[in-house]
Amino acid sequence: MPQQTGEATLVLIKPDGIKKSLTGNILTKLSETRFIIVGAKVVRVTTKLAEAHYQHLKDKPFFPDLIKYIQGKPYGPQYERVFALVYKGPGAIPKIREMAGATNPEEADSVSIRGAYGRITTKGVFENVIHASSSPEDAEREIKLWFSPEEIVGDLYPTKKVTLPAREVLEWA
Ligand code: IDP
Ligand code: MG
Repeated sequence: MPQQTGEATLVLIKPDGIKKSLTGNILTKLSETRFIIVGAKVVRVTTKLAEAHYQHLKDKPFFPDLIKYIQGKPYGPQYERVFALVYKGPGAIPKIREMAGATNPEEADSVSIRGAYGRITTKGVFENVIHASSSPEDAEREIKLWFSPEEIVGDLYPTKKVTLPAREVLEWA
């Protein structure tokens, strides 16, 4: 049976994963866990979102290149996107983290996603194909950063109703 309960975790298929055509492969691997997908979308990553996501690394020398990497800037406009997913199930955070593998793709288990498909660029950025939340605190912060409550199927965290001022939105013409 698919798992309906348990914790939620954020997965990003990073631009290098999209460029290497690994999306289907990664989704197949993750589907074997029987965790359920409660949110999914393609995102063009703004500098603001990238910097907020990686705020814990802002003092690192590789931070500027990391921000460009998660935005897909090195690969050209057709790869300037990530596939963002929220998986839910018992133990989803540690299990998907384990399947992703260690941060450094050269140190990652060779059958993990990062170990199999990651690389270190000449600029020294770990191009490791996938992001997976590393703790319940990180998962909640990251899911709230990438998804609004209306983009999640089912309840994850407490919500509140707010009335927004009138603003222009796009509709199909
Ligand atoms: P994680 O992605 O395994 O949680 P974090 O330390 O949160 O690891 O780092 C976020 C991302 O920044 C990594 O996935 C990787 O792409 C990049 N990164 C982390 N540490 C280094 C490093 O020492 N050199 C180059 N890139 C790094
Ligand atoms: Mg991390």
